Amino acid sequence: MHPGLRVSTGNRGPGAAETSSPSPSTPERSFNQVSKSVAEHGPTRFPCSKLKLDNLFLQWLSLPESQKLVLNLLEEAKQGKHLHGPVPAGPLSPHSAGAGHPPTFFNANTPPLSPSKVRSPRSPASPSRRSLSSSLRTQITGPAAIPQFHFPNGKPLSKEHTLAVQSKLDHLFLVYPQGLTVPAIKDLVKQVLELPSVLAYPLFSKLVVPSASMVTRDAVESWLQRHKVLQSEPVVRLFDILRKEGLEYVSQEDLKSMMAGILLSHPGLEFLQETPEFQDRYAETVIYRIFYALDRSNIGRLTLRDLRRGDLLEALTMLDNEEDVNKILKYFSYEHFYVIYCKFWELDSDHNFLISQEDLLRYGNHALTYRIVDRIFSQAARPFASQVQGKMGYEDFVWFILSEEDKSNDLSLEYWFRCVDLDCDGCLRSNEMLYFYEEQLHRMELMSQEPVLFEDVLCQMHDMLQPAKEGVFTLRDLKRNRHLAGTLFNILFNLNKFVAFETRDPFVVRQEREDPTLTEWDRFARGEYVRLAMEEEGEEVEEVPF
Ligand SMILES: [Ca+2]
Ligand SMILES: [Ca+2]
Repeated sequence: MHPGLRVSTGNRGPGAAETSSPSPSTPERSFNQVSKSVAEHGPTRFPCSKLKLDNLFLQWLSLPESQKLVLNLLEEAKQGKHLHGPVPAGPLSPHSAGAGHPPTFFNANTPPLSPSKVRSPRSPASPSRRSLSSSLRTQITGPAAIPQFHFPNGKPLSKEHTLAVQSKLDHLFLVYPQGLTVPAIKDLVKQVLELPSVLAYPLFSKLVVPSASMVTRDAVESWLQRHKVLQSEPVVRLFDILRKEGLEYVSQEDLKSMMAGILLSHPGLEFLQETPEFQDRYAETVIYRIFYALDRSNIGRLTLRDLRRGDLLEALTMLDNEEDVNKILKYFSYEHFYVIYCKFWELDSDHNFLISQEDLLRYGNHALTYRIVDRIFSQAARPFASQVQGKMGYEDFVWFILSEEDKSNDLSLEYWFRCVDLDCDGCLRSNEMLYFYEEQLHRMELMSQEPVLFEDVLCQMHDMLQPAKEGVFTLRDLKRNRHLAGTLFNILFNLNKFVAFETRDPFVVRQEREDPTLTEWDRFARGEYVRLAMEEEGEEVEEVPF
């Protein structure tokens, strides 16, 4: 029993007279004073005593019998029954011997069900108390008092919506009584699910029974009900269509039937139908690009959260409405694929679809240093998917080129940060930066260029990026200035881009002003496509015999 509580009962018993004038410093005395003042001024005046009372109350309330008692009383109160006080209370009950008050539950001195606490959801009560309060509140007011706003299984459909969907399905199966083929599923996807029609292909694969050629109404209705598809938002529907049944993520494999559908149906890709090999390469590239942008945890899986944060649904919607696939810069541009693939092909001189360290050194007209290429091949930025010792595969190259040609996005900053952070302590320190810069200095000397001192470079970077701690760059510092941060990496390991930055190529500046909505990658891909296309045409012209 708490020593103070014993005195507060007011029923002091035979020994009470002996302590009628206790020293003010005794616990009994101080508690008495506090109790009196609390009664007069309310508990807020004495936060310590309030805390103590709260603790005692919580202790009492945590007893199973106390909880049962409170719930029973509330039930009785709801039924309008007369309330009886708690029967001979437990040792910690503040009512154990009421000071002349009738022992009713809603006594003014009773701390637990303070109306303000019950009413205020923001009361800083402990979780156990809050959850109990909320369950009590539900019992007092009844569930109808708070309208339901969270629907873990999707918001129920209105009657009108249900009827409209039913009527669309009736109409669809009236037109296709045997079942739905892909073109018919496109109607389902567009009209009922309100999603881009290219999703008809993965949906067909998902719903069709093996060896059947059509999807039955039963299969459609059972899928709609099982996943509550119509109640969910469009991105959840997209996720449900793409993922395998029972799995909570979308894999690269899962995007293949969507890509097959796009290649079959998009007018901007018709010309590829004669070269199935390039169809495969295009599909592969788009999938890698989607994962590069969306798979933020870099685990080869897209969760619903990744899809929500990303823009795949918007890009697919554009595919439905835009005949020129090259205008869809996000993932689907054929020209972007062309540039990536040609760059890979140029480096892969023996065409075994693998790139060696020496091959990568030739990238961008020998732009990169040995040291950074070495770090890439030590898989510091990202483990290679190639599965061949010391060789970079096509997927690895896609990651590399997207990061190399656009150093202004979070993903590429992370990629290069991991390469330069030699000791993996989350900070780029001057010794690490100098390790990479030394090679740049050496190359400048070889090219008879006036070398830029490391100290000057570091100063310039400080001014530009203003790191929180002097002499140390964290990923956070870089992301705070993501449009300038790429320059730091170019200075450290890409000589051509460093020189371009130093001389501030007016052509690049003009390009940037022309269309500020384009990313660095978009500008690079556009320029390279024009260059590669001219080269190709030039070769054809050369082949014409005069
Ligand atoms: Ca090769
Ligand atoms: Ca470091």
